[in-house]
Amino acid sequence: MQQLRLTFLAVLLCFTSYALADTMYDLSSSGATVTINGAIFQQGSVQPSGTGEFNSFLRIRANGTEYGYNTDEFPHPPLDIQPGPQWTHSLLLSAVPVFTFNGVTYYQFMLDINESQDKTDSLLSLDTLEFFTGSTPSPQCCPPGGDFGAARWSLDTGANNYLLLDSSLSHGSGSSDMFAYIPTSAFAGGGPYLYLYSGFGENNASDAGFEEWGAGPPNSTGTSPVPEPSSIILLSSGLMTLGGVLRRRK
Ligand SMILES: [Ca+2]
Ligand SMILES: [Ca+2]
Ligand SMILES: [Ca+2]
Repeated sequence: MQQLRLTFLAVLLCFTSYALADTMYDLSSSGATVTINGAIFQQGSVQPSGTGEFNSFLRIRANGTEYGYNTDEFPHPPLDIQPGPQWTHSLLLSAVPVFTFNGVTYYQFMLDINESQDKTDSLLSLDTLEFFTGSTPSPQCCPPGGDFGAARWSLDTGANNYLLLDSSLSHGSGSSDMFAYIPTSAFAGGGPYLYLYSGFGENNASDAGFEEWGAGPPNSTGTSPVPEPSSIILLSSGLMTLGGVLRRRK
């Protein structure tokens, strides 16, 4: 009976730890692409991620874990948000570039992580990513309370997910590390302001410099400065190959 109890306890423990484990999506190799809840995430760089190309709207900085959202609330923004209107500010949904892949439109965001370049510390987890819309440029802290209603899109819908990023794949500060494509359909009827709330470091600690979110220049709307997500390219090249085979067979 004792043995049976222990076995039951072991099974229960296994199940509990499995149920609680965060699901990791690996972007720690060059060009890696994953799809989560209809959004596409791709490892990749634009350089320089300076003014014009990157259009920073949220800068977060802390060691270990760090959290923040874009706002005009200065000079003392909450959480780990770095004040400075050139880095962190409100963002109009209408100012975010839109890209179309396979007939689906997405808002494009870029992320620049600044981690130590040695292989141990260059990793960073993006654990929380939520998008909200609202009418104020300075929403009061913090999701899921304050001025934040239901998220328009969340990384953690359906499961506790996180993205694993590697800063050593890019050239450090000044070049971006990841593209995020969020379906525009998630924002239907929302606005005019877009709030991005993100948290890092729960599964791989943050260190070194700030984490920075940017949106491409508004005039880039409709044109792609980056390669399409590789999975889509693979899919379409696979379809083209299939088409070629079918044509040759005729
Ligand atoms: Ca960092
Ligand atoms: Ca790190
Ligand atoms: Ca998560």
